[in-house]
Parts: sequence; C-alpha cells; structure tokens
Amino acid sequence: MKILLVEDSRAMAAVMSVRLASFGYEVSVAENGEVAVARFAEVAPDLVLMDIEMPVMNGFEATARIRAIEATQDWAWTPILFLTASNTQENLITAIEAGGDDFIVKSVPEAVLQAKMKAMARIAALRKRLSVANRLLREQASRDGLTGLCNRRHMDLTLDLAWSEARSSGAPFALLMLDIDHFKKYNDYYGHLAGDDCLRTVAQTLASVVDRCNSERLTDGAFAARYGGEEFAVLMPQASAQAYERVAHGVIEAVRSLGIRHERNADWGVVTTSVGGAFVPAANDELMHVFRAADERLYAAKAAGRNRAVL
Ligand code: GH3
Ligand code: MG
Ligand code: MG
Ligand code: MG
Ligand code: MG
Repeated sequence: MKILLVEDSRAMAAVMSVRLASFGYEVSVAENGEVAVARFAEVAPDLVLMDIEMPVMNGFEATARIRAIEATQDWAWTPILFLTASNTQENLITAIEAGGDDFIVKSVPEAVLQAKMKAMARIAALRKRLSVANRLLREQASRDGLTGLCNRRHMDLTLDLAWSEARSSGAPFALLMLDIDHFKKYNDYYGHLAGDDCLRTVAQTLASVVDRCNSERLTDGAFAARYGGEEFAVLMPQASAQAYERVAHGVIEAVRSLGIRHERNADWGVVTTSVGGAFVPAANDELMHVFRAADERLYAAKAAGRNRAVL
C-alpha cells in the first residue's frame, strides 16, 4: 500500500515514516497541503495521512482539492486520515465534514494505528476493484462482442461529436459504409459458425487497413466499427480526399486478397465487400445527409457488380 504522508513537522514526519515503513507500507512525504495536492496526482496513493495545521495550505483545504480532483474520476475515493493533536469530538466532526474518513491523534498507540490502517487498506482495495470493474464495463459497453471492433452505440456517439467538431472548425470529414457481398449465401452454404469466422476476419482486416493509415499519418484518429450484422462503418475525421480513397480501395483489395472461398459469390468466387463513401471537404450539412449519401453509394456499388467502392 502506498501512503502519502502530509506533515510539516520534519521530526513528526520522520517518526511516522519509520512506523509506517515497519508495517510494510511505502511512504512518500509532502511538507504542506499544496505539495500534497501535486504529489497526490503524481503518486496515486492508496491512503493519505493528513496533518491539519501547515504553512502554505492547511489539511482541510488540501483535502477539498483532492476530493475535487476525484470528482472528475469514476469511483475515485482515496481514504484520507487526519492527523490531529487532540482526540476531541469537535475534531472528529470537522475532519469528516472536510472530506476525511477518520482521524487519529499523533500520539496514537502502535496497535490502534495498525488497526486503523488495516480498515483504510480495505477501503482502498475495494475502490481499486470497483474502478477496474468499471473500466472493463465501459470498455465492453463500447465493443462488439463478436469482432472486437467498436460497436454501433460507440460509433454513433463518436460520430455526433466528430461531426459537430468538423462543423465548427470547417474541417473535412469522411465516412465509409462497408458491406460483405452475398453474405446470406455464405451463411447458407458454409453455416453460421463459418459465417462468424468470416465476419471476424473481415473485421480484423478492415481494422488493420485503418490502423496502417493512422500509423502512416495518412489519417489521424480514423476508426472502424461494426455498424450492423455484416455492415461496418469507418469514420475519418480530418482526412484528405486521397486518404479517404486509399482506405476505401485498400480495404476492398485487402479483403478480396484474403482469398476466403465463397462458392456462391458467382462473380468473384471469394469473399468480397462493397463500399459506399461520403467525403465532405468542409462540413456544413446534416450528418444524416452524409449517411444517406454513403448508403446510396453502397447500393450503387452492389448494383454495379460488388467488390468495388463508389465514392
Ligand atoms: P448483399 O451482397 O446485397 O449485401 O447480400 P447479403 O446476402 O450480404 O445481404 P443480406 O442483407 O440479404 O444478408 C446479410 C446476412 O448477414 C444475413 C444474416 O444472416 C447475416 N448476418 C448478420 N449478422 C451476422 C452474424 O453475426 N453472424 C453471421 N454468421 N451472419 C450474420
Ligand atoms: Mg502541522
Ligand atoms: Mg447488409
Ligand atoms: Mg443487405
Ligand atoms: Mg451484404
């Protein structure tokens, strides 16, 4: 357990540090409230031991600042234990009101200190588990279970944001809609499990084309999502027209050259995809119109024989 000890008296800090280290805790010392707030963000302690009277910034003020930092994070609540000179009812009430969890007197007996630290360690451990669980849940809520790509919910949220940013800055904006060709026939012929494998492979291929464009700096922050059953969307904020075309043609070629056999795809014999795109040089329209344009071009790509992009 990492402990941030906030104490202006060097002698007291030294005594406490030794005691805490002897319990096996890792201690870092801040000499006033202001240093403590900065150190808190740096070391992310599991527990704070906070003196009250200190120069520059006292313990109550530092606690209020730490609680304000935590208010912006999920499930963040680092136990803060005040160190007081005297064991009075008034001290306890003030400490709790200020955002502390408990207080101990500086002359506390060894065994009491150790017991209180144990109780605080339990709070710290619980908080950590909650924040890990919360992170996992959030992560899962924005992912598609089959392909691991972002899901539609996440894409819709991101699209709205990216679109309003593009509108206010007048930046270019591009959207691709991709659909696997004759996928119903693929399922009918090879079975749904093979269909699922195929979906995963196409999704990974799409993601790697997009990732490559990001890492070659052709695009910045472009990402793919599973938009519906066998439909995918690619959002390319601030992409150039060349980047937009390159991703569209790149993914069609990458999927075709996987060479996944598809007997019932009469024209191509392997799994292929069709893409419809919309490139807006300076965003000013309604996002719905951008979608409609991409969707119409996707139909046009299907009608023109599939395995192609209409941009
Ligand atoms: P087109 O070339 O015109 O796009 O024809 P298509 O057969 O691909 O289009 P259609 O919309 O008729 O069929 C889509 C199929 O995708 C139907 C559905 O069973 C399949 N599908 C959707 N989601 C999944 C999935 O999660 N797993 C599997 N195996 N199949 C899926
Ligand atoms: Mg002091
Ligand atoms: Mg479809
Ligand atoms: Mg369809
Ligand atoms: Mg299809």
